[in-house]
Amino acid sequence: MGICKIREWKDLENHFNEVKNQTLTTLFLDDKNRAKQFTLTDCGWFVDFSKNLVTQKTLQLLIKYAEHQKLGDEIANMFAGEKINRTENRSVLHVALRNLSGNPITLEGKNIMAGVNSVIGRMESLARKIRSGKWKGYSGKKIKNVINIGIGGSDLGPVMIYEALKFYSERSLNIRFVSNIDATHLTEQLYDLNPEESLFIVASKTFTTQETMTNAESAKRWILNHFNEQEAVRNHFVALSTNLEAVKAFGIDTDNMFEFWDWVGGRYSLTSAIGLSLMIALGPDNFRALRNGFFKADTHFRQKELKANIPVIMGLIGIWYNNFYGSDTLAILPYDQYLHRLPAYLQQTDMESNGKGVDRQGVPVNYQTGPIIWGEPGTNGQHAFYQLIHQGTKIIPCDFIGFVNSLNRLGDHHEKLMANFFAQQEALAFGKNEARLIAEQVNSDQIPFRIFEGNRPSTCFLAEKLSPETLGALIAFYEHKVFVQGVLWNIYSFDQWGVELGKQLAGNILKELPKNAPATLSHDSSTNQQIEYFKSKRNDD
Ligand code: G6Q
Repeated sequence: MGICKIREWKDLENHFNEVKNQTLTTLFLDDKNRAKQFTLTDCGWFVDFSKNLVTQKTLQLLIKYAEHQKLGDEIANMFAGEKINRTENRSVLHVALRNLSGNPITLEGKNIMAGVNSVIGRMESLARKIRSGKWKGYSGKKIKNVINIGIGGSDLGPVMIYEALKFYSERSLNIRFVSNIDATHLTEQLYDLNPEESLFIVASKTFTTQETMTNAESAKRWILNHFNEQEAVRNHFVALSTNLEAVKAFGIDTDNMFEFWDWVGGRYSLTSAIGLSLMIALGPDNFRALRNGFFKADTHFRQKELKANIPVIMGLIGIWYNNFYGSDTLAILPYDQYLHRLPAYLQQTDMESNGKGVDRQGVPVNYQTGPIIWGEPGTNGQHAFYQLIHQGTKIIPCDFIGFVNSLNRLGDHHEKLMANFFAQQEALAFGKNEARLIAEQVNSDQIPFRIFEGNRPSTCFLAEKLSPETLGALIAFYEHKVFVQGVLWNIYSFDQWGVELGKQLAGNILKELPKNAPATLSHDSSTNQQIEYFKSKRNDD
């Protein structure tokens, strides 16, 4: 039975028809305690949901639906290591990577915490060696450059966190990331580096990903062209992977391999060995604080009742807009320059997880699933796309993320930044009506263009400062929100079959691209003509 036939879902539809014309202005006028009633605080975050188009009854009905979908049991099943990633027959235990409770987590009769802690210990020891200059390159020089080669889940998390926590990083180290198979990425990242001072981290769960292995092979050639000795690979490469044999075949000493496990999904892996570049950049203590932030939010998610559970409320409100108001997107608007890669990171977390069109029974869904995630740091976005959010024809729920204190105190920059943070949410919610424009003596012919209808929803996330701990908690909130929504849409959130077809076709096309390869012309006429054009215009070098 599709979710739309469930009684609790129908109750939500009826409720929506009753309240769809409600305005935030009246909701606030009718309830003086609204702000307090719709705010939750925990894990260093103050989360104000009050500027959303929901009433207590809306939340009650959403929670009833969540109970019908057995959300509580699903959460418990994930933490218990059930194979909830059914289409890949795997457990989903990224929560074990940051389990700082000291309690075991058992999978198939084995406590997996021993492995997790042992890898973390080895990562700490490598990070210390590099930070102290004990780890030497092949010619005996200290390592100054650390280049992570990975893509998707083996790149986006480390890049985002490195940028976000740069303030806490060891500035004498140059940390770089290469993901794109486009040679420009590797070339530009290596442009000003000395091979003798460079260490590559090849980050790939499978160690077969085309982009990563192509970049890693080119990086190896760069090192070997310089040293001309195979032995040099040992000093300049380490691997993060589950694939021991492939790491060996690449020539990396398996002592320098940091393992993780098939119960860690790529996009949920940043606190596993995949975080090695972060451990090096930030140091073991900050990395632990980051994991502790995740751990606190995991504990919150696992223990709080649904109505007081931040990721659950985020998920429920998202469903309300996505499936009842018909919103297609969610804007992530961090008011902190350090978080400039957060929207890109959350794009993968959310869109790869919940971009699914078939339910858990394998039946195409007849309702909307995962939203489009996008965004840019404030205030840049205000001078670009906020126009559409304020006065366009679409409802775009927005997550505003800000901090009470800046890490870089400079004059009144932070007050100005945060004045914008508060003002934008206020303007979106309450707008500006005709009466106010008249009072401001705006010319009558201009009035229609200057009306802000308001009623544009937003959620405010505020923490005292950006720290490894607050950031870890925030990321875990979003991870769990995605899980909640997957349960409520009855879809599987932890596979990603949608990335396979393109890979398969690219493999076939690659064989056709050399100039002298026979034209197969086996595709549609558009693809055929693009390939022919490409081949006809290639330089012969
Ligand atoms: C994430 C996905 C995907 C994956 C990359 C890299 O959940 O599985 O983004 O992380 O395709 O895969 P490897 O780490 O195996 O190279």
